[in-house]
Amino acid sequence: MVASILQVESRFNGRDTHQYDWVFFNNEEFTLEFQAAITKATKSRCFFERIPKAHWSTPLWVDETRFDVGRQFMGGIGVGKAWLQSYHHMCRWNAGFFALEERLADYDWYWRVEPAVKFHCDINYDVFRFMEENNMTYGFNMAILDDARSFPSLWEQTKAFIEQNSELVDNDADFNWLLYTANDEDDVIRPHTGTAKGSSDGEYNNCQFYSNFEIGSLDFFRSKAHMAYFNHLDQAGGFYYERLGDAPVHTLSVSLFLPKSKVWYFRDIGYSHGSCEQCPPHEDELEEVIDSHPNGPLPRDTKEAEVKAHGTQSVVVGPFETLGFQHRRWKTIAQDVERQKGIPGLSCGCTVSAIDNNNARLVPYESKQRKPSDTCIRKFLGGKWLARKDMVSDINSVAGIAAGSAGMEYVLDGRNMVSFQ
Ligand SMILES: Nc1nc2c(ncn2[C@@H]2O[C@H](COP(=O)(O)OP(=O)(O)O)[C@@H](O)[C@H]2O)c(=O)[nH]1
Ligand SMILES: [Mg+2]
Repeated sequence: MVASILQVESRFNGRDTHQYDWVFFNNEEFTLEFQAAITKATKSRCFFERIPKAHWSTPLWVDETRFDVGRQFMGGIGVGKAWLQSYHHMCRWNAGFFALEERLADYDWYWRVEPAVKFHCDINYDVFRFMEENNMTYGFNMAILDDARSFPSLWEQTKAFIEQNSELVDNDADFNWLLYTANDEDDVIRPHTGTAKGSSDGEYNNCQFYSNFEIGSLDFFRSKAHMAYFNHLDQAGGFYYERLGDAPVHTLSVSLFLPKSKVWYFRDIGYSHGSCEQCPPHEDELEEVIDSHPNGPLPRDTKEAEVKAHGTQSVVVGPFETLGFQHRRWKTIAQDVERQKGIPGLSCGCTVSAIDNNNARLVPYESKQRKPSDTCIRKFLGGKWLARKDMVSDINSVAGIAAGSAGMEYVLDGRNMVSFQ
């Protein structure tokens, strides 16, 4: 945990303008040793909280024997960490209860920080202010596939909830990126429904915001809509009989109860957790693009326009379409960086990765789920991000899964600054 904190402090929070509080939660008392080590790692206030028993124990309506048998079964077939009792409590707590903890009552925003994660790049603006000023509610930085065997009834339960509570669904909710299309062919678990090419058969495609990084509005997760949805899933016992992760629950909730325009992709935050990593385009590469411009290095003040123009030529797709209305907000970030007299490029300690690098990393090969033919992040972004060069190998092949996105060649891979247009 100390390693994670030191990075957040040096990349972001240590600045005089920030120094946001840290709040730690545990189902047991934190040791004095832990508290001392943490307190030394930051100048900010630290709070060490014990999670109430009711938020970290099997509820009365859950049959313990069925829970045990389910854990053994899921453990046996290789569903990640499903055999661990504590993991189920953890997922349930992160899916719903966290936002209700008393210590968080006075806060509007949270940023979830896990032990042993890495933050590769300086973050030269205030992410919380950014969320607020742009009327955002939820921020993520990787969208990837989950192992569908961990939540066999999640989608059925979600559909039942929507049916009973349709008034809670946001009028501008955009669910399309989370649904299978008829182009997603390797359907092993469910029979193909025979829908027309390009249309959806209304089934969940298992894409999720990878929630161990998230910056979100606590009010949203305390809202009537999210709480009702969480309680609905909880009553059905899915956190125990299955292994519902907090990630798909947050993903479906955010996508149901918010317009997509309130969800922000923090591509500029270099992050890794376990085998999943995202490294954004940064200064070195920007300089490289500028230096390799046919007319020689560009004067600093024309950088932006020229880099974009260069991007247009290099991707050979004709006039460069913008990523979408959301990503125009990159401009706001850039201005903020300027205001804080930071450098516009990111200072990163990682090698730039394609945006869909991590897509299938959490899905073991033995999980025979149908996989969307485009990666989750591209489905979220839409537009030009879905344009492909050639299909080199199938995403569902052994090689495709091992390579993440490498089996597919898209026109854009997000490795240069044009990703922020
Ligand atoms: N307090 C507490 N935290 C836990 C427990 N199990 C996991 N966590 C925390 O929950 C988060 C996610 O757990 P982790 O094992 O990294 O899950 P994964 O990343 O989904 O494989 C981490 O912050 C863990 O420290 C537990 O039994 N008690
Ligand atoms: Mg982890």
